[in-house]
Amino acid sequence: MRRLRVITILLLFVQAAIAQKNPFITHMYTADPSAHVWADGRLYVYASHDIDPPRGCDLMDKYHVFSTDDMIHWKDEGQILEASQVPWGRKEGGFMWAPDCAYKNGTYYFYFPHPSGTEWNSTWKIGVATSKYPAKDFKVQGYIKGLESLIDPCVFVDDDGQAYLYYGGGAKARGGKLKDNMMEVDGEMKPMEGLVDFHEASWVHKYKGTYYLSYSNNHDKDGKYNQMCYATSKSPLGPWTYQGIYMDPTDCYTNHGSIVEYKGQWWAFYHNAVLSGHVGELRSVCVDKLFYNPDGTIQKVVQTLGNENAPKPGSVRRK
Ligand code: FUB
Repeated sequence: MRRLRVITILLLFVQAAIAQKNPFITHMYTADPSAHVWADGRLYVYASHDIDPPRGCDLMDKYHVFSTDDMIHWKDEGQILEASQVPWGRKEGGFMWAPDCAYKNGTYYFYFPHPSGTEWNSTWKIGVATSKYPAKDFKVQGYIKGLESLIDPCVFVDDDGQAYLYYGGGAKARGGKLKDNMMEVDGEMKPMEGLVDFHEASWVHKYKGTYYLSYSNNHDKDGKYNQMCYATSKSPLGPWTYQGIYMDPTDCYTNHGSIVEYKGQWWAFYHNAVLSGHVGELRSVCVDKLFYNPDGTIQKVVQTLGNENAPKPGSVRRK
């Protein structure tokens, strides 16, 4: 009997030691996780990178990709792009904000917001880099023409192969079709109607035939900031029906999430600042399980920790 109890306790220890823990990346500061499952069966996270010491979000200069096949062990696939590789980018660099990646016909398309001028806030462009691989060899092809100066691209490819681009910030959320080349808008980008208190961080996924547009709002109360909200529609471009908040604020000024199914479980990716304690700009990517109610609404995601006492990442500076 005693032996059984010891074995059970040992097993619980082992289970806790190999469990998924947050933040799940601790060797560098990362934010804005966009998660995708590609044909090789791995889950890839495309994240932006906060630089220590921070200066607002303006020193953010590099993108890394992380991958896993069990949601516990993560591989840093390395840096895929930095501002100096963007021919049309602002000469001072920095400002490589929340990205996304999509796959179509054998090519991976990496979408990233980056300004083209010193006046960064009025010169945002949505850049596109392509590769035959999910986490290396990306080459900048240009930017999507005819867009407003806004941030946070998300590209959703529907079951019929049609791709949609969403982006926005500061109360403007836009969406529209992409042409087959994935680098040009097909028709007009239009306002996404029905969202409540939109701030930024658009993300679209589909569950049981319904489209879900999730985003961060402008919540700012009692030292707590962005909540993650969502709206649903029977059409990928709305109009949307606001459904509420699926994640309470973290300890961070911003939040930015993605929602994806992997190996039969739905997951919500986001970021917090528990590693740095710097609630503004030194963020770390996290993930927790997401559950739907039978009516398709999303249950509030329970944020977990486990790696909050990991050593703080060392300073990584721009070249
Ligand atoms: O990381 C820079 C910006 O902060 C992102 O583009 C926003 O979504 C917010 O997370």
